[in-house]
Amino acid sequence: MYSLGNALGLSWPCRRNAVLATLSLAVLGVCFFPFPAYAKYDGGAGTEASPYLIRTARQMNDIGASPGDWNKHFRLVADLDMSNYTGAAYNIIGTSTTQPFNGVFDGSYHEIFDFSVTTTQEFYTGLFGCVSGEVRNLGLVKPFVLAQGSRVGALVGYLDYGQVTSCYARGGRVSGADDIGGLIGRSAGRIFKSDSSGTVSGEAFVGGLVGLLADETVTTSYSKAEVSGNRNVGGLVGKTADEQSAVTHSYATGSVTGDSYVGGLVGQVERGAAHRSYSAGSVSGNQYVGGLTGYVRVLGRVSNSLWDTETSGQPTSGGGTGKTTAEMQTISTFTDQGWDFWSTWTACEGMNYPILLWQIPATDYRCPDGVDYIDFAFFAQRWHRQGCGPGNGNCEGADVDGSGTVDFSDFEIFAAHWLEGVQ
Ligand SMILES: [Ca+2]
Ligand SMILES: [Ca+2]
Repeated sequence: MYSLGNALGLSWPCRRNAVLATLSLAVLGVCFFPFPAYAKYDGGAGTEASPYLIRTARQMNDIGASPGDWNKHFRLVADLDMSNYTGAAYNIIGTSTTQPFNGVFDGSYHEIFDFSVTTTQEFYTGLFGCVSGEVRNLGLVKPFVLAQGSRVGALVGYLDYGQVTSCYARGGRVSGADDIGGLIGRSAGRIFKSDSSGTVSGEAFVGGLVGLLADETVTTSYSKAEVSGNRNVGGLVGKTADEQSAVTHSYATGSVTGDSYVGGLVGQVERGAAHRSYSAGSVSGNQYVGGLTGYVRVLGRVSNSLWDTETSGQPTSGGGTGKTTAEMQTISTFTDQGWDFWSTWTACEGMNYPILLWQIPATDYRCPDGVDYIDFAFFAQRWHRQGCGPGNGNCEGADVDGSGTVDFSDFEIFAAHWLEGVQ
């Protein structure tokens, strides 16, 4: 019998030792050979200059398991599919007001799909439970948040004097007890350029975007969510509760259903203000029900704000001015109230309600709102144009990537926006 051991002149014990030696070398290789230094997340140092990078759902879930990192900087570098995390499997980031997330999470305009949590916990449910820092440039698509407790939002349960900018939760479902919002459950922070859609339901202080606005502002934001609850139910915000809390330059178009303090924009303006905002969704309830606001208390103010008396089904409101649908789609109705149609709002006269300028997709060239065949015709007429630049507005926007010519790379961007923003 001829074997390698025999060929090397080794008797059996020697061969066994040779095998062990080989195994030992393999083990040594595993232990000591050039493995990269252990990197947290997908790299980065957690600083502003070098944020921790998040590329996978697992890395996203690791943040919540690392409270020591909740004061660090993070940046999302890919879209995430969170559908593997169901029930209470996801580690919520920021668990209380004494242990909030007070770092910075920059989504870099990426989207998180199918974030889901079902929980019996008492407070602070969302992708982030409690935030005192900042979350920005992050989209949640089809989030599912089913909580028995309070302070529940798809993105943030409680925004505790932090900031949320350019974030959205679209096409999902959020439900819980009190302080329930499509994006943020309870907010004492600043919210800019954010939006929500889908369905939102709860008991008290239920809003399409924010359940309870306890302080600070919601500005240049909107909600299309369908909202239902019992008390203090609003298309955008359930209740504004503090002198300093205000809803400004914002709108809501989703349907709102509740028992008392029910409004198309805000259920109840207890303190604080609603200013230069509108609503157009259907509103129904039993007591203190209004097209724009269900009820405005002595310390609350509503100014230069409007609602659609036809689509809301409500001829009266706790505050604001009622208008017909035709009037609500006429720009002068709003400019008469001092609204800014240069840098804040825009509208397709006679076609759509006003929308916020930041909402317009890059390739929505022509009315009506949204990227459709009319915009495609505009784009196609400029096909293969050359010499695009600042002088001609990058060939009136058709050179979307600013390369100087209108070509296939612009068409790819156009196609990516197809039907975006259609009302
Ligand atoms: Ca259009
Ligand atoms: Ca181009």
